[in-house]
Amino acid sequence: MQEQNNTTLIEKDLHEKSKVLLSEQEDHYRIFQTQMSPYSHKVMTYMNYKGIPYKRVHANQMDISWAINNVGQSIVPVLITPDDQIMQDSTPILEYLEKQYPQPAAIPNSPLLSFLMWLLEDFADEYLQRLQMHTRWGNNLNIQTASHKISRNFAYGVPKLDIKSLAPVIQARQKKNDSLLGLEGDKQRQNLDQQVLDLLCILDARLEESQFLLGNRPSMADFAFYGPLMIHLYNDPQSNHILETNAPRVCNWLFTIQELGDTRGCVGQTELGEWIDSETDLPPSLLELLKFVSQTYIPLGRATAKASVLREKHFEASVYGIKTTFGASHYKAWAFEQTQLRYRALTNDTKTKIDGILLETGILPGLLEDGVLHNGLYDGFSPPFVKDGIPDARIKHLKEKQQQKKVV
Ligand SMILES: N[C@@H](CCC(=O)N[C@@H](CS)C(=O)NCC(=O)O)C(=O)O
Repeated sequence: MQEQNNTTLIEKDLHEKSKVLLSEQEDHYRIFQTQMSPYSHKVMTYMNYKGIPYKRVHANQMDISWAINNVGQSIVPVLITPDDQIMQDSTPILEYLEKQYPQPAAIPNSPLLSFLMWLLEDFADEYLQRLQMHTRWGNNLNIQTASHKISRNFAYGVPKLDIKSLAPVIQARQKKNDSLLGLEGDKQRQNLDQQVLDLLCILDARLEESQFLLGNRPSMADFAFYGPLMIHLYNDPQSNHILETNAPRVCNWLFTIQELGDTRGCVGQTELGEWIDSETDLPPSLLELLKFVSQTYIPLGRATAKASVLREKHFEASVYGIKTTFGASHYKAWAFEQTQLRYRALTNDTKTKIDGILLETGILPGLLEDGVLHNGLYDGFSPPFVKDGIPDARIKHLKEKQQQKKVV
């Protein structure tokens, strides 16, 4: 009976929401997001900083069907343009918006700094996910809190949804990520705990030297770090304690980013400084951060890309000193290729300047050790835009298979 009531409410609300999401009178961007989604908050803090107006749509349980129909998968954030085009995937969304709204610039002018920014941005999106999932789903306090919080968010606008019984379903669903992200095993868990502490120590030292990662103004990399560090680590109770007691500057940096663009009185910072001077030696704390990236994101990204190209489902990689088994993600492989291509696109002049830094910190030779690895995920597609509910080759293939099954 409870289920029937929920279904009726869901269907009614879904109908209403589709009208709001795709109404032709809108002159704003609309973001389909959740409170617990780091990538959603990466996009929103960026848009706040740029002063790009948007309306937030709180994605709840019925939006899963909306997303599957319009984006091809259950995923947030989704951004809808004023003329109703659908965009998904935070990095290409930010790249698109930066072209539309160039000021204030969130990408440094210097090609050297801009490459480091994209490297850090992809590290935050693709490697920090491993740490954020470890802290959220690797200890009982966070598991209980997060699963109830996510359930409560699913129930937003659906008052009859039974949150208590939904929380264990969320927990079980999340458990499946453990093997994909290499989170299983005591040795791995201890190593991940150490990684969290080491990274926070490096970031806290970095933020003693400048207010943001690449100087005294925020770049795409700051917004990308904000997602996992604020929305997972800071907001979840067990890791909140770790952040507050180990990394006070990191906490202040996160709140600064959260408030950028806030127009309610003297809340958000409006005066900003300069980027790092790329003509002089880079600050030691930035080099330390790059060394951390070279021991984590680089070996994992390269092994992921190799497995994806070979269509292997699982693979082993040595990350932060220990061998671990991971599940291959075609998306992560594609993202790693984008970083490789960004390096390839640098001029010889920039390469001459940057190669010493990349070799000293261990980013090279690893980044290109196996050449550029192309898995074709977006061949023929134009991210972030999604047309006819099909964002990429993998989903196109899955949909075609389903269609064939129906015909047979
Ligand atoms: N690459 C995507 C990743 C988005 C993503 O993974 N979103 C998560 C929430 S933060 C999601 O919707 N996962 C699917 C699910 O939970 O069912 C982006 O940068 O936007």
